[in-house]
Amino acid sequence: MLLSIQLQREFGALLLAAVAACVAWEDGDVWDYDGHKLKDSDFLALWPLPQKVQSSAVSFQLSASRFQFTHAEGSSAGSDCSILQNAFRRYFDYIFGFTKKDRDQRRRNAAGSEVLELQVAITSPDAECDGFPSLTSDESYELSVDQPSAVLKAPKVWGALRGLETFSQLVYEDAYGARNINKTGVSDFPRFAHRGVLLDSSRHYLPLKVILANLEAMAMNKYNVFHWHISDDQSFPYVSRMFPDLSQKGSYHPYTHVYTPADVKMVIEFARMRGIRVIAEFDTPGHTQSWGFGQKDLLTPCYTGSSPSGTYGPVNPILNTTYDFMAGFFKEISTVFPDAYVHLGGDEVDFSCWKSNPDIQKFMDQQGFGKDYSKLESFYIQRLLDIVSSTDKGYMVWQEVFDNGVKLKMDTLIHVWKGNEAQYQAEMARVTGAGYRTLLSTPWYLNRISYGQDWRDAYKADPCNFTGTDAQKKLVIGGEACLWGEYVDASNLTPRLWPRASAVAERLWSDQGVRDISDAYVRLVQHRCRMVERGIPAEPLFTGYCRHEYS
Ligand code: CP6
Repeated sequence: MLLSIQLQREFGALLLAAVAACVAWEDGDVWDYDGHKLKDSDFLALWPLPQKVQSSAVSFQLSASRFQFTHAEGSSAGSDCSILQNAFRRYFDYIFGFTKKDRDQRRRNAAGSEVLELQVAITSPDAECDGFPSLTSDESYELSVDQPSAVLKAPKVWGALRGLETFSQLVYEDAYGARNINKTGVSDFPRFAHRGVLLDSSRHYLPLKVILANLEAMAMNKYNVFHWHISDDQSFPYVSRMFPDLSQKGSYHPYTHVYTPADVKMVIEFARMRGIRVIAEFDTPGHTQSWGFGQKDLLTPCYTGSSPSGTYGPVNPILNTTYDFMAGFFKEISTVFPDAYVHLGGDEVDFSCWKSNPDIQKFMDQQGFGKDYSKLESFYIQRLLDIVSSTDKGYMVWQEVFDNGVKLKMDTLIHVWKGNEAQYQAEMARVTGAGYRTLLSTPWYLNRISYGQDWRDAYKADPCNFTGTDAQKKLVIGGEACLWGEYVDASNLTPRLWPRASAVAERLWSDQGVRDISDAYVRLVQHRCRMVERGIPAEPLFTGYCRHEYS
């Protein structure tokens, strides 16, 4: 008997999706042919839920000794496409991880009930195998699981990566330990183009393998941006070729707690293999104490009365040497990080040191800024933005930069992080009302912890929940889950982030109508077990156990 399930949703919405994420389609309920509403748990634990799934009860076997990933005839990618070759190996291991090859031979069913291959077809002339993912990358794909061949079609490799993840999530283990997959059709694309995770490697140094493990977990959740908050007050671990003293003197340890050019390259390439962009943040003019150790005169000397107190404040915005330094530094950054965007920070600038300094006061008078130090901050940011623009990069900034009225290029991305729900919704309305593109983090500060199932709050939040026109809603490009590092290092990072960041991942990938919390719970419990089986120590949502857990 064939039970066919269909999401009640537009089929031809692929192209519209990237620009119209906030404009609702039909809701995300799933019905069978007899009109019964189905729970998500009636089909497989896909996470995040694809835009459209047609599943059936017809099952096929998969055997580790016979199954292969292949390049379909006519695909614009072949075995010289390292992104796909690398992904084939990864997903083969995930699918057959626990299988003993010699044992699965004898469990072959009647002929014709086995999926022997997944043919991958990249359908546009340029597969982008050798490129980097970007804000406009096409991540759509169509998957058809049948015997003897399953087919995955995607315009670009980026969609193929997402489809391979979905294919691997469709595979389940039967009571005998054999791998099975049901006849299924999937048509999928992301709701938002920017789906990020922020990690902070300044408050605590994060070893390379922790960063790589989390990129791996991000791919399992279809995230596509690693926002690397690499420097802050506490340490400067980035090894600059042009200014080696910054990490030599500003890191926690100049040999062990730094990211060398080779380390950075490895992070970027590991991420590229998974369709993940790396956006570096070098936060200024605040959050820069660690820069001061390796770059003389960069920070503002604070005063008590008429003499310097020996402490330092934000970057000194009144010296030409500051801008010479920034020009050199960001020129280097623009070549090291291939992404079209850098994040320039601009958050939480403390004015007390600037206020104490007589040279700054004099400059304020000359410029006619009066006592308004946000004007001085804007003066600095304005010049920094001009410097970074000249390196042909776009920029992201925290919302304060917009709030202070800095003149911004219209392609600037405004990152909203402050306030309660009403406040961040008002901010999203203001930012998009002014015509800027924006992304949301306020409800997704995963560094905050509390007793109970706080993933639900993250899941319920929606970046499009604010009062505004359709044109405004189209300016919302997505969001980021943030894991600030004051209380996080390699020992607790991964379980603190996952599976709570998975809740955000579904909000950013799946249709706006996918919001049933009990359906999500059932799927997320299984998805979390899948992450654990794949070696990601994601914390439990609640009581229970996983089939393959720590032993
Ligand atoms: N560091 C930097 C931080 C935070 C921000 N910027 C932050 C603020 C509030 C909370 C968590 C983190 N630690 N550079 C704000 C963007 Cl709750």
